[in-house]
Amino acid sequence: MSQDLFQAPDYYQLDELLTEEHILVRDAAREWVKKEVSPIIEQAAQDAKFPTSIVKGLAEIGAFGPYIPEEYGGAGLDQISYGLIMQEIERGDSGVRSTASVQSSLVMYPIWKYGNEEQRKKYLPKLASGEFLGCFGLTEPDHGSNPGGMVTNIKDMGDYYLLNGAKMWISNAPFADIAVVWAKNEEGRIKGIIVERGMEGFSTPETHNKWSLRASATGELIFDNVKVPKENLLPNKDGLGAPLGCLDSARYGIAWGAIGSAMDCYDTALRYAKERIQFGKPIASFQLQQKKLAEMITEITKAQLLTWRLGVLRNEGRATAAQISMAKRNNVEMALKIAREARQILGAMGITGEYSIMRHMMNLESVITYEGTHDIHLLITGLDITGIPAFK
Ligand code: TGC
Ligand code: FAD
Repeated sequence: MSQDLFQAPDYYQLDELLTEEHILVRDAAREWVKKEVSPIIEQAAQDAKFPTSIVKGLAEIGAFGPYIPEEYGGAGLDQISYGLIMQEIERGDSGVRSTASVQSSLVMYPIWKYGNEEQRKKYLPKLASGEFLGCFGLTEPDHGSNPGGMVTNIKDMGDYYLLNGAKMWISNAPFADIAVVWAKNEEGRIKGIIVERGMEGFSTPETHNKWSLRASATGELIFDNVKVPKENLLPNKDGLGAPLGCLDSARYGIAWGAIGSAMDCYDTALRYAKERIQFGKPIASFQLQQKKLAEMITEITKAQLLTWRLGVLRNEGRATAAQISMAKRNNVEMALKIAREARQILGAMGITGEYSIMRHMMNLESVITYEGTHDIHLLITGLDITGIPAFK
């Protein structure tokens, strides 16, 4: 990839809404992405390999458990700092943000919120430092948007639980040290349980041939009579609301992350349009290209405002799940549209790995599907405003 010349757009001077700490955290993540992610990410995506070299740096910028208390190794930051870190990482690549989202919101969060003190002490510091990487198993081959239908199950065998079933499309699965897995007990109640690599009957085959999120490893979780110690059950919450509570935190991070992808595409297209000469003029002088660029900055600015406000509500403990759905849905679609338009501004160059745009575009095709599809988030808004569920 060419040199990373990224300059973040801030059309409405939104930096004035941030605290000194927010800006420090954001700028540290921004610099780290420029130095450590941009130079290697295109090759990692071309090779379809998760770049393990960045794990330590992710931990150092606080991307593993930004809002988890410091006593458990987390960064102890607020929700806006968490969002800004996700924005900067996804500016580099959605797959890298995926790894951070899963580790923080889908593995550390449930252990912190639903686990007991022994589980917190055993796992959280190692996850925060990157010594352990985790994954989150909710989706099954026949239960994606409808996770409540899951068939993966645990049986109480007295001394241990016997786990059977399979999960699919699991980020980080191929190399994860631990998996937070959601399974039904004999009464059909959904429980969270920590499965460790090396347990007999547990395997994690990698899913190949993805055209999207190529720098993030995706795989299956297969449980064939796995004996899981009783102390690995998360005791403090069960039911579908438990995994969905983790998703609220991850979806919030994605809402910020998508802004990062959009900013990168916009910034690249703006620079290119000012430099590329056709018909004796920079293409930025043509109204059709200005329309694209003007609409991009308008949509980015609207998303920044929406998401900052959501962060304030999260800090005050007042953000609803439906508000988070609206932001995830709006921002990912916004970023995907911007990536498609930005790609066109670059003409043929836009399809190459010389620029990040096509990689962002392909990545966002996963982001618009995972953590609840675009349609499901619309139905969540529909339910919230009408009181009528249209899922079933
Ligand atoms: P429903 O009857 O509505 O609710 C069941 C229980 O859950 C509670 N609840 C929530 N709690 C917290 N946060 C939310 N967002 C919640 N939504 C619902 C609800 O109050 C109820 O609690 P209780 O106590 O009454 O039992 O459930 P439903 O079966 O009708 O489903 C609703 C629906 C469709 C919205 C939900 O299933 C859904 O969100 N589906 C989408 C599935 C999804 O997002 N999967 C993501 C998998 S993980 C992933 O993609 C990681 S990608 C990571 C990366 O790489 O970045
Ligand atoms: P389906 O549920 O089969 O949906 C197919 C289509 O039908 C969609 O367009 C959907 O919107 C639509 N649809 C479904 N139900 C309705 C309805 N009621 N009304 C209207 N339309 C509907 N999962 C995890 O648990 N952990 C992970 O780490 C993880 N990582 C992922 C990484 C990647 C790269 C990808 C692509 C997915 C990942 N997922 C993960 C899975 C992801 O959450 C699911 O793919 C997603 O929830 C959708 O499920 P599905 O693919 O089975 O699609």
